Amino acid sequence: MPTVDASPYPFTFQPESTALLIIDMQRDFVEPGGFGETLGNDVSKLQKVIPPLVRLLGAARAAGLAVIHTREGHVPDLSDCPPAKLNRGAPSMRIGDPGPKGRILIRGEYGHDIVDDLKPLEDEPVIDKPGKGSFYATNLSELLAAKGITSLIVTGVTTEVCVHTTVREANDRGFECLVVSDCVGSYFDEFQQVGLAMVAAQGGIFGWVTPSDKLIEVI
Ligand code: C5J
Repeated sequence: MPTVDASPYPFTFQPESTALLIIDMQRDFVEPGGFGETLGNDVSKLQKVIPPLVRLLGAARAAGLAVIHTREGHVPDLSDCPPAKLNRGAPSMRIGDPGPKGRILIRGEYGHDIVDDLKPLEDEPVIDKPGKGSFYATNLSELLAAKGITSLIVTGVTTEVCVHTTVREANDRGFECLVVSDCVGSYFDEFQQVGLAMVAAQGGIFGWVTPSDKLIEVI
């Protein structure tokens, strides 16, 4: 079984029961003119994630690992968007407003889709989720069970929001989670650092952390 040097201790996984989970690498978060920018964020910080994630995705595909993508977003009539989310804060544009990449965070719009460099292959499931976590109001749990997946290699954006929410719930559901440090990203440098530290703290309270080069060596 492959073993990767990781924090807080080496992570061992069985390729047949491991999936690469790529969370919300959507134009709306990563490119100018989308949801992330409407909240006042510097989206260039998330673009750093793309090159190492492209390399990891290539290695995972070559090794035959299951690959699953997620997208955060809402149906066009916003019936799956709670008022608490829709009305929060004072963004320059709200979810559903017309933006340069289409309606902000709405399924089917250009901005809602995954960036070209990480485009899913035909046979790679794409989970559409209305929340920050990947399990809430989705069929991810059933999909993982059907594929016999027990370990998740977790990547995507943002570290402290959708990645953390997903990893915490995955951990509670019994999955072993390895978070790839340079393949997750935050708009905030301090959240990136602390978010990763929180995963591996206390003997791996939520899982393990390793950089992509170490993982690619063993895939
Ligand atoms: C956020 C996400 N940050 N994908 N979504 O709103 O992390």
